[in-house]
Amino acid sequence: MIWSEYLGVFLYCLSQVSAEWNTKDFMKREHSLIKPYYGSGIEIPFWHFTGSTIVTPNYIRLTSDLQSKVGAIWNSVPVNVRNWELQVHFKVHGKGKDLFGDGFAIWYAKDRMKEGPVFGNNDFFHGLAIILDTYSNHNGPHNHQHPYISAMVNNGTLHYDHDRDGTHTQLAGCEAKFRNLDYDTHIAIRYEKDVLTVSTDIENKAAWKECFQVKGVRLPTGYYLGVSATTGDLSDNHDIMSVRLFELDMPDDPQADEDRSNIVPSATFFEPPRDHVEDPKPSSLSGFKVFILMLVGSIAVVACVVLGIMFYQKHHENKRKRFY
Ligand SMILES: *[C@@H]1O[C@H](CO)[C@@H](O)[C@H](O)[C@H]1NC(C)=O
Ligand SMILES: [Ca+2]
Repeated sequence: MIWSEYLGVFLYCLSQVSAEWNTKDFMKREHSLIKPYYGSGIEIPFWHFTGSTIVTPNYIRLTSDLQSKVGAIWNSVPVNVRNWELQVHFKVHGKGKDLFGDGFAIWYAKDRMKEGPVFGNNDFFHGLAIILDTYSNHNGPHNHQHPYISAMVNNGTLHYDHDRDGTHTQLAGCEAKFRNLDYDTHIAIRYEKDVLTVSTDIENKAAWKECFQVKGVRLPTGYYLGVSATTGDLSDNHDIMSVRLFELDMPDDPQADEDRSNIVPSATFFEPPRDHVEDPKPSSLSGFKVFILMLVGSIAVVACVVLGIMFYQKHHENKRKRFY
């Protein structure tokens, strides 16, 4: 292929990946982590690593598939971009077939490098957490399956409750089977005019699929990007291949000039606290499952009618034999 064909294919792929891709959006190198990770020296430009994190030529491993590990990577430059999209290429994998954990979290937070109980970061944080929880801590019935992706916005007062998998402080969430896949898995976190949209590319389709969208999310500028992971009794490899932050070009943003550096993180919409036992789950039956159920149901009805008729006729024949 000649060069222009490569470019054509590349542009086509790009248009497939994001229909809304704006050519003016551009990657901020100081907030991105891409291969090769090392620059000229031993330091990785713009990023710091804590805990069990190891760097290999092809991935950054926050935790290996061993118990009680905590690892994180933190960007050292505060993000002063107002509208952005963060894309993380990750891989969660391990030996466990049914038991694995705990998961990882992507942060846009005031404090950095503070090890703690929320997937390796501190509790009562300020900012945004996108949590990719692989292990369900609930006992008893659940209202969703794991792995589960959720968003939490905190002004420093909220506690992340592992016993409820954070469901009573989450803004929204979706199930996402991203573990132990042999193709690439990506997540995109888009923060645009106070609307937070989380999408995944975990089905090997090279396309974003919306996980959830929440409006009315107010985040200050000047916070830090980070990714952290933990293992406990259960474990997994939590690998990060790349982190890319794109500045979104928003010529029509009415609040572009607003000083956002000192606002308190907030979200107008919180999902109400949920009772996990009684929570109805209208979406648990997909259209296909409903169709199958109705099909089985109607076959059963037809079978009953046919059997009933056969029984009735047989009964009558017997009667006839008996009486005539
Ligand atoms: C922090 O968030 C909590 C829960 O949403 C809210 O009740 C409280 O008023 C907030 N505090 C500040 C200082 O914004
Ligand atoms: Ca959990």
